[in-house]
Amino acid sequence: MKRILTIQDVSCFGQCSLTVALPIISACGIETCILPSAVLSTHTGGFKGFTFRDLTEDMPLIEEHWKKENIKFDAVYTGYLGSAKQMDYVKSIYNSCKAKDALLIVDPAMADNGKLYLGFDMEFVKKMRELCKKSDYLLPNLTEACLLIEEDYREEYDETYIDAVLSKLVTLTSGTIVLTGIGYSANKTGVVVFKNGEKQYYEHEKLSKGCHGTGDIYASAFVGALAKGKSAFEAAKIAADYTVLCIKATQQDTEHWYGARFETALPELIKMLSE
Ligand code: PXL
Repeated sequence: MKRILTIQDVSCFGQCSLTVALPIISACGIETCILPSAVLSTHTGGFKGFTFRDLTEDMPLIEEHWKKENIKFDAVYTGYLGSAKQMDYVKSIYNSCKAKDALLIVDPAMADNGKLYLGFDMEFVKKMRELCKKSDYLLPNLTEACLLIEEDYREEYDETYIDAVLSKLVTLTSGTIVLTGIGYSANKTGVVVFKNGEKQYYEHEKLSKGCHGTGDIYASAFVGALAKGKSAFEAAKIAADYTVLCIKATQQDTEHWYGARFETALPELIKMLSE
């Protein structure tokens, strides 16, 4: 039985970060512990006037307590972090609380569609780069990958460009790279898994409606599948198929613009894990 710690924000409303990671990984049958990086009234993608409670200074206190209690985790999975300083705290918590052979899984959640999320700057990117160096699994989308390696982001590209991105990402981490949202033809997208110099690609349907929070749904399902013993490529496929189901469950509902209905597809995810 694996115990995972996930460190990301609580967006109270909006179906992203911890409010999807906790239910998804738990549904996979994995004990899921949380460390909120910040508490926001909503996520930052499309709401105005959201609150933001930065929990940076709680992190070392929580770490001290966990050290005293000898609390250990088999994996630490990080998502949206609340400040550049949190990167140092996250590394320290990982070092203090890692069980034997523990994994660090980093989703450098900071950008999409060619742009940094509101509130993040290049100092944040620089610190994220340092965290990525320690990762066993790194799950960027193309925008995040380009920011990490200082490469121009392109909307249209071919496999040569993606290979160039991968060749730079491997200078950042010796871990497995799971590059999401990579499509080479219309109505298709996919995920590239790059491990020990070997590249595998899983292509799947691209739905016209992109939903907010699908990166978090994807990463959480990937972490859950990996913890259940799936290989990186199997986990990447399962997470992709599950994310497609979540978007399909949402796309007819025009009122539901802020996130994806991940809940109704959870039984399918569980089924995929048992296959
Ligand atoms: O889904 C990524 C994410 C997580 N948390 C917050 C966000 C976003 C993306 O915008 O704003 C607070």
